[in-house]
Amino acid sequence: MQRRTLMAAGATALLAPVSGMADGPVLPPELPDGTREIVRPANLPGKTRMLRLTDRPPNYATPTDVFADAITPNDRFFVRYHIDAVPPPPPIDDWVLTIGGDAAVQDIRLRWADLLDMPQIGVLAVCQCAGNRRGLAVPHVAGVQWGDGAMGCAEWRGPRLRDILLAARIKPGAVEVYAGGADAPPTPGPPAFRKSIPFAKAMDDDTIIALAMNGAPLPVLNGYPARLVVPGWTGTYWVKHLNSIEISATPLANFWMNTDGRVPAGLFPVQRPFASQATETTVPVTEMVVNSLIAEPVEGGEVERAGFRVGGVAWDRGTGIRRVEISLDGGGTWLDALLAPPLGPYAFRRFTLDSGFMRRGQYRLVSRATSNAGERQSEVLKANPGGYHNNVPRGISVTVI
Ligand SMILES: Nc1nc2c(c(=O)[nH]1)N[C@H]1C(S)=C(S)[C@@H](COP(=O)(O)O)O[C@H]1N2
Ligand SMILES: [Mo]
Repeated sequence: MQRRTLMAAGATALLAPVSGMADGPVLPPELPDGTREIVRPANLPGKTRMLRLTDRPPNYATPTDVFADAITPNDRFFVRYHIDAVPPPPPIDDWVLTIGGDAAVQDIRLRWADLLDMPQIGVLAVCQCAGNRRGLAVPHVAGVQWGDGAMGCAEWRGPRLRDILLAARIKPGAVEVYAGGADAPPTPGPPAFRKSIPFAKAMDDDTIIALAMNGAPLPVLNGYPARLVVPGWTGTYWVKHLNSIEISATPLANFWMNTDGRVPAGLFPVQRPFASQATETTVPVTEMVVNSLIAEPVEGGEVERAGFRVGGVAWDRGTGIRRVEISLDGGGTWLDALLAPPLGPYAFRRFTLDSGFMRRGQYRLVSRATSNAGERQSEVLKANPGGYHNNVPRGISVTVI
């Protein structure tokens, strides 16, 4: 009898929603099983309390409460790899970046000190995996089952990609710029991680090679010593452990461009299409879609009926956020949240709302953002095989006590 009681109590404890006060991870209840372990810091150099999705390759999410702030600290910044081969950090004086390609006049090699000698640009920008929230898709789609934490906003700093391309001199007819990372794939295995961006995007003022993140060297797992930063575009183009740049008159043809990271043509309208990579049926996933997330309170949290703060962040492809609305009743009625001053068009914009007095009970809090371009989060999931660009307004359940 006693044993039965104990077992019943144990089962209840496992089923109980994780409280926001507990040390354990708070994850969306919609996620499939198997995505709910917390990673011990010892497993991850330079990271604290991340949510483990997979160890091989390393895929770790940022816990939702971290997004109460508009800047994501380096030790909480998410980690995404396609290949299980994080390159060991090179001695910085040995590191070289090669620049060449069929549309470069000359091949050049730049060292760390050369990059530091160029004008350094700081950009506040969101890096978000196109597959963020993939785990919330119904029906489920294959791939890493991300909740809300495959994103972060940091201050990236380093030389402009444009200045580096100009140093190699550009031939007429350049169409794309390829970026290669040092992740050495095991053989047999997926091909080395290489992505390309349109030549015009590579020449943008804000496209940089980051040598620093939030005023510190990049964490190893976020691309030390250098990574590409492509503000407004999904994380897949933000090549980590960058070691080669090619200027080309030909579209890059490889698995990462032709097969992975594509969406049905026309499903997600963009301002600047990636024309050289478009086919009749699919296009690369490029510009982020407008989105928002409530980070305080957290899922399953308990809040005071005298009133509590609803806070979080909103972001888009770089037009900036015009409006964030909050519903305290699961989407029935909406209130305008207060927006913090913008940190830049590509950064998270923080929002808050004071709930005012609420009766005791269960509530569903939802946020939805509108960009300066007038785009608003999609009310219905635009299902696609990769599970990309999920920007359906997110709801969390809280108890008012
Ligand atoms: N070298 C390398 N760079 C990469 C990847 C990778 O697998 N290898 N993944 C890309 C993808 S899909 C994303 S979403 C971002 C994630 O950046 P983070 O790990 O710093 O958060 O890195 C990009 N850069
Ligand atoms: Mo990604």
